Amino acid sequence: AFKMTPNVVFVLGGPGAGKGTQCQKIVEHFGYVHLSAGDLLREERNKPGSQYGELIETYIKEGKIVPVEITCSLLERAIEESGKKNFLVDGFPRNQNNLDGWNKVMADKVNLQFVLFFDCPLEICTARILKRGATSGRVDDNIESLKKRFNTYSTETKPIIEHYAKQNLVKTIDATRPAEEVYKEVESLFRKGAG
Ligand code: UP5
Ligand code: MG
Repeated sequence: AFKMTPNVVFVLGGPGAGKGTQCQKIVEHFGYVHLSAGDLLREERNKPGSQYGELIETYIKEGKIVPVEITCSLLERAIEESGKKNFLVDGFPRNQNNLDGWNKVMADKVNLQFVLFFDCPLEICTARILKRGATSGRVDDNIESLKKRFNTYSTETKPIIEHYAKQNLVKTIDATRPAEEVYKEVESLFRKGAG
């Protein structure tokens, strides 16, 4: 169990929308802990002898969403181990399975503040990811994987954003501008206490 009820902001948006970039800035200014579900999965994949290493690798390459039991337990452990209060959960929940799994084991134990949605069209995201792909070493930063990631985002993740929008929990940010400008809008949201 958690020592105190964690505050959680879900951070969603397509591949390359700038979730990680903006989360870093929020961490610097507002003292949140950044938990990227993708980073946690990559870390788990890289652990020698990890039970889930191969599965995670395959899912990431194919742009598919890893079963929620794995992702959710990584998130829960990271929250617990941090001992902190405020969390940016970046790149999760991405599909109905993620949402159901979270609602089953986590939703009652945390305070969901809002969903930060970085809205960015496919063409801009593609350019950003392919540029990053030159140096990132990520197995999914190539045009084949990227097409699959976008497809998963449109068919599976968009409905989750819609689900939260119906509950008036979504704060939408135009993520097409330079990172500093995007952050200005993000900052004012967090200054206001957003939730
Ligand atoms: N950049 C950022 N902002 C910019 C701006 N405003 N203007 C110009 N350039 C900008 O940014 C991407 C690149 O763009 C960087 O080079 C950056 O400098 C530049 P970043 O901040 O990294 O964007 P982000 O939205 O975080 O992109 P990312 O590639 O991380 O998004 P994904 O959602 O695709 O990746 P994630 O790591 O979350 O997931 C990867 C895979 O893991 C998924 O496809 C899935 O297979 C698996 N996964 C699960 O199965 N379950 C989960 O819960 C989470 C992930
Ligand atoms: Mg990211």
